[in-house]
Amino acid sequence: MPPTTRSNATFRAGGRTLGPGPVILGVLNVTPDSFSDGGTYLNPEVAASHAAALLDEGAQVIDVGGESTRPGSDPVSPDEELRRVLPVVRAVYDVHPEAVISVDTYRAATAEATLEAGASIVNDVTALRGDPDMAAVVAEAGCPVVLMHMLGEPKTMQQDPRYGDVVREVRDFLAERAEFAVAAGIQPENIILDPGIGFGKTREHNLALLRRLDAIVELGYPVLVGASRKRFIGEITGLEEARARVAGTVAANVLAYERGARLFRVHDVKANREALEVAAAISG
Ligand code: HH2
Repeated sequence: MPPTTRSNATFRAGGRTLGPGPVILGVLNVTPDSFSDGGTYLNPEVAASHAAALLDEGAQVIDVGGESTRPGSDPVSPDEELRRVLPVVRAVYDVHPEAVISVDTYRAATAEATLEAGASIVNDVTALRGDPDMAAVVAEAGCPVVLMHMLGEPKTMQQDPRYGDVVREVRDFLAERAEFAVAAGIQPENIILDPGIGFGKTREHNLALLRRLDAIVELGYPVLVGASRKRFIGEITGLEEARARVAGTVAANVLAYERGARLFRVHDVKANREALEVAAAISG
């Protein structure tokens, strides 16, 4: 039996209980090339002060990533990823030991080093497929892990992605990855699922997944949505500039909350937190 339901999706991370209400992950990209904030937070001190701002605005988790996964991007070397991420995790942890830090990586070595330095959630966009050692690192740490769906890989994933039934295929994939994780020794309570908005998906695929998010929520694990500033929002609204897509992001997240999502990975914490608090209050 899955450990959670739509209504009681709490989990422990970094000595804290997160949920059951909306949990906001503030994005901290330590990359030169992320699609909406690349190059801004490469310096650990600047990154730590941005983390402080995200926490002030109401983020419960800071999601630190060292490799852009935007469409068309190339992977960075494992050393380079660690060189970017580790000092930032240390700096954020030093200044805000109370903050829950998640690390956006599919590499076991990066996860292991950053978990030791104060991170307490692994956000793996490959759902434990990117590195054969990742499942063991997460199981050993006993920490939550985000298992995300992606079709293909970032370099080519947006070149004509196709599905028979996108909702069913993403749901079946996530169910299989959750089983894999449990078989590898990861506690069911530590599993979070994510449909991977924008990862090998057209606008219609993204909309179908958000519309039918209940199909993924029904798997019984907390569901994370990462729609923030993404291209499909720009396509709908005509807003070219990623930073301008705040209202569209809020709309996507509120409707995802209504369908059972409980974790939201966002760049614009304040607007999303306020909207999700109101959505939660209305939902009761
Ligand atoms: N999206 C991005 C990165 N990491 N992790 C999860 N779990 N879900 C997501 O939807 C997700 C993610 C891409 O967004 P961003 O970090 O803003 O851009 P980039 O990949 O260019 O750094």
